[in-house]
Amino acid sequence: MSFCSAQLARVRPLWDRMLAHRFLRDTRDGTISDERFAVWMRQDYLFVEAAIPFIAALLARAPERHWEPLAGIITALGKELKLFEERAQAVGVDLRGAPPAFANHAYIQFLMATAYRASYAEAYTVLYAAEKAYHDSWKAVQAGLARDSKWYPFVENWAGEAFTQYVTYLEGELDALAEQAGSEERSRMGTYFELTTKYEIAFWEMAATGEGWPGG
Ligand code: MP5
Repeated sequence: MSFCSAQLARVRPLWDRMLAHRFLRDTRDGTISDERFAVWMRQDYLFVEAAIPFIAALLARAPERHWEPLAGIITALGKELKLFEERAQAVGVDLRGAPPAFANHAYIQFLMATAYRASYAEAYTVLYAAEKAYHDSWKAVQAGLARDSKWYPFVENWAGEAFTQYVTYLEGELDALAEQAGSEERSRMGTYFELTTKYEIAFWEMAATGEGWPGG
């Protein structure tokens, strides 16, 4: 079994919990309040902004065959920020209306720490797991959300054909990196896969509850 298939099978209970999260279910059913959705928009806008230096840090360590694809991701992230800005303007949301919540802040620090301190294959594992998580999460939303919903452009972004192809490409590259890795590094890659899945769940939970910082 390939590395990615094995990891997805291993973390299946967590992955299913993520896909069944009430934030995704309520978005799919069109019952989520605008206020709740705006929490996610503000926080994910900050996350996507932070993903750009994460990819840039990965690029600096990448094998040559990954230079162009990683540069392409940075361009795509710039377009994604514009999608958030366009949707926010359409519904009157101030994207700069909140600082990063605890879960978001922690996830962003995890991305950067991984990019600088983990091996390239470990950091690439985090990239794949985060992208695959969003792909599958928005596919779950796509299963029920009306096409004329004001939130449908987000479905198109992460559940559309281009993103599916991109995630498939990442999967092939991560499987190849795992083949070259020794057993200890492969095991650490598995740990990063699971941690990223947990951060994804924490992110939906933060969006659903609107929680900021503990004790605050
Ligand atoms: C992604 C995201 C997908 N936007 N937010 C979280 C919390 N996880 C994953 O990443 P990208 O770079 O927006 O496709």
